[in-house]
Amino acid sequence: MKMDKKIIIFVIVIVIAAGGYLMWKASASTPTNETLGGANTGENQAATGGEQLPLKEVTVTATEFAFSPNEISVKRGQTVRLTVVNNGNYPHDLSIEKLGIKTKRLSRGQTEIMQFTVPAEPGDYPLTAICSVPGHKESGMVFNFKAE
Ligand SMILES: [Cu+2]
Repeated sequence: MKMDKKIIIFVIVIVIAAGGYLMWKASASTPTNETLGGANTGENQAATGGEQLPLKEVTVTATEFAFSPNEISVKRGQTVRLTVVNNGNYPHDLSIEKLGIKTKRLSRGQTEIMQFTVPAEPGDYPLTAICSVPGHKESGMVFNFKAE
């Protein structure tokens, strides 16, 4: 009888240790779709924080020679949907050179939406964007993504 109790306590300790290990493993791994797939429980999903960042939607207006706003706050790993509107008289675009993406050269009144993920890099400004029309960046058409 006393022996049975010891075995039961031993089994409980093993179960708790295994559960702790699984939770640690879930929180330590990167939250890709692969790690979230399959037979994982909702508990594991809650432990992985990365995919819960809300979509950041911002409208940016281009004129001569500035973007308005010219800076937004973002979180690393966050998906940003940027609506770029040209309210100027000249053609403008918005180019994020680090990601290799840009809008087409927008005429006055034209709009283009671009969507991308902020890279998980250190520093206050993980991304910057410019207008790539020659001379416009130098005239002030720079847009900053500031990490929160
Ligand atoms: Cu421009």
